[in-house]
Amino acid sequence: MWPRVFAEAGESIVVGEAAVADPSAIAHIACWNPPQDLSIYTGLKTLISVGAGVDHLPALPEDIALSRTIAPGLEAMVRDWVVMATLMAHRDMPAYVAQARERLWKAGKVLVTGQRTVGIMGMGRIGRLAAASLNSLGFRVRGWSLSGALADGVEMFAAHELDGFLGGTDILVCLLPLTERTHGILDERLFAKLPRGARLVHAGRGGHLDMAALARALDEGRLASAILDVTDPEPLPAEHSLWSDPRVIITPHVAAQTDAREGALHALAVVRAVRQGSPIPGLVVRERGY
Ligand code: NDP
Ligand code: OXD
Repeated sequence: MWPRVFAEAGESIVVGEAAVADPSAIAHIACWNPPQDLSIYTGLKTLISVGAGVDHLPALPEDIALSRTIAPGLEAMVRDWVVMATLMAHRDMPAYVAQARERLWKAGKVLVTGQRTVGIMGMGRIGRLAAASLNSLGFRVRGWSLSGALADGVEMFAAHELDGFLGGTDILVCLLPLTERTHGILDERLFAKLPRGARLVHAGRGGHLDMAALARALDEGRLASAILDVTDPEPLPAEHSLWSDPRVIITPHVAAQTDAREGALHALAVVRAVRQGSPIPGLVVRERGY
């Protein structure tokens, strides 16, 4: 797909490191797993992450731009996963799945969506999309972001208002980028600030989550359940206790997968923007880390 998109646009592309004859001739690299040694690409102008996150990419010299893929399909996929997981958390699905395995017929209390508040950490492109869908399902939605910038139908909290945000959150959704400031943010201290019996839905990055603190919060009843698309490490080792915890559902980092055509079109837009000196789509602000 990538060669076809680039050929149709009249742009040249080399696929795979093995096919690179002259590394100094490469101006842009699009990758998920970065090449081992970027220093051989002496003419490099941009490194493009073929995903929404850039936390896995190596540190780069200041003159090399970093772009993350902006793709409506990818964002919609994560939105769908978050809506699914939030509904599952809301309707006690981890407990019912575990009960069903035991052939146990035992009904709990059912609440309407309007009786629960979903708190979204990270109100960027994906957080806002998820907030709109959760709102339309009747949930009360609040959001937490660095700036606290307003979002339609969402009660917004800025970075310094974290405690107030957590105190009224029944279902906590993490859609943050992994940066120096957000690393390990889902920890014991944070869980202690949620109402007792809150639920966690995590599609950010494994590095946000202290897995041992999560296990303790579940054991203490501080959290009722957790639905995780990302873990630390990935893959989660087969012997890890959270795999068999009846309060936990884990999916293997599949909230989204970048569609090849969308990824190639983003990379093409970056190449052209760099050439024209226009704003680079998905440009990462180095000081912020996202
Ligand atoms: P954006 O860059 O559009 O949004 C990031 C949001 O996080 C913004 O609202 C930003 O605040 C907020 N934020 C960043 N740092 C902080 C901080 N220190 N304190 C409070 N808020 C902060 O990202 P996307 O919505 O496109 O993607 C978010 C993340 O989702 C990705 O980085 C990735 O980790 C994850 N993801 C996971 C996938 C999966 O398959 N599981 C797939 C795709 C993405 P502000 O608005 O003020 O800038
Ligand atoms: C992404 C991801 O960042 O798949 O796009 O996690």
